[in-house]
Amino acid sequence: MKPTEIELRRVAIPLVAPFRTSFGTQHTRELGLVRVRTEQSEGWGELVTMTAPVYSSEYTDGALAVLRDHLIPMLARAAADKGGLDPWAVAPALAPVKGHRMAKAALETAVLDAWLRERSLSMAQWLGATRDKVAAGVSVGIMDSVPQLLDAVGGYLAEGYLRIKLKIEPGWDLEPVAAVRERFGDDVLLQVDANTAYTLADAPLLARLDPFDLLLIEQPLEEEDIRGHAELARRIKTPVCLDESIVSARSAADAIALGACAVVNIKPGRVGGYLEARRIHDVCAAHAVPVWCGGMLETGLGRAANVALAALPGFTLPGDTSASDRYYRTDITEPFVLKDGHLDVPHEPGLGRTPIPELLAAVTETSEWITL
Ligand code: NPG
Repeated sequence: MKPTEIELRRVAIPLVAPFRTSFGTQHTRELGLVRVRTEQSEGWGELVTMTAPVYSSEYTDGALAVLRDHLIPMLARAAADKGGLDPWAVAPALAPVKGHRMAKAALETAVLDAWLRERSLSMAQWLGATRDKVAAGVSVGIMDSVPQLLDAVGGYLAEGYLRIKLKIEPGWDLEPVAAVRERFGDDVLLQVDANTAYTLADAPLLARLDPFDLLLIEQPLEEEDIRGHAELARRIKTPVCLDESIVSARSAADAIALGACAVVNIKPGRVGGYLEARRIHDVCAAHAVPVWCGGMLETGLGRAANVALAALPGFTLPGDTSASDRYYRTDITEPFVLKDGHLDVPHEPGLGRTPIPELLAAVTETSEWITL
């Protein structure tokens, strides 16, 4: 496949409600889109960075600059040297650049989408998906009060979401969890996500979550603190799940071997793309470690690819694969809709979704084309 032109686009989409996590509050989703044109087709990839480097070291304007100044020129050279490209060639071509996994993932996904479209293959078929719908969970941000949280959770359960994830931070942990259990009962699949907000000194506090029978606690400690997570896992009963710490199949294998996690959240952007995401799935499956698909407030493009990934057999827990209307009044693609707590896996070629031109134009801030 020969890429001829690549577009970098920055979009800003208002959220239906502010989303607060331990690292800040978002009102608008500002992300990037990469479009790769080839002689025969076109493909899209979503750049899932945040506006500021507070979830990971990447951020949208920085990632767009890395794409423009480093990754796209490298990919262009690799394509010229080899007389073409396939999806497996992207990561090796970009390997001289350290880190910047979300930027690499966006570029690789755009190449993959175009490559799949040229072959009339869907992402789900190509990945080896074994389901045609996936269970949907929802991530519930930190709220100003417990009654407000209970209203939000009640609303999501009424819509049919099959699993609730509560964002927590010091001062917003035991009380909201206890209140949700008390109001909605023990049968609700419930988990919490700290986004690195605690330290090992908080182990006694986190152990007080044990009686609430949570599915897991996600990323309680700092990203690099693998040893701390292993120690915490020995001190609490709630299974420890890692998100930020897992940046590759190798880091997943290490974390599992060290006893730092019993569950893994796979986010393709965080790990450099869907090829690496599938490798993590395979490593975890080999260790009987359940995985689930995380979310980065994706538009329909990224959501489509995530839903295909979440249809692999090792994804045995519901993911943050919510319907489009959880975040956006108007998505830039045909929206994903909740049906009996599930989302349908797209079967059309490539990602199975493309931006609707008028909707995309309405949220676009900048666009530039780079000729290869
Ligand atoms: O459903 O897309 C979603 C969001 C799920 O809570 C969610 N994502 O830490 O996992 C997270 C959090 C997040 C969102 C992290 C955006 C980084 C960026």
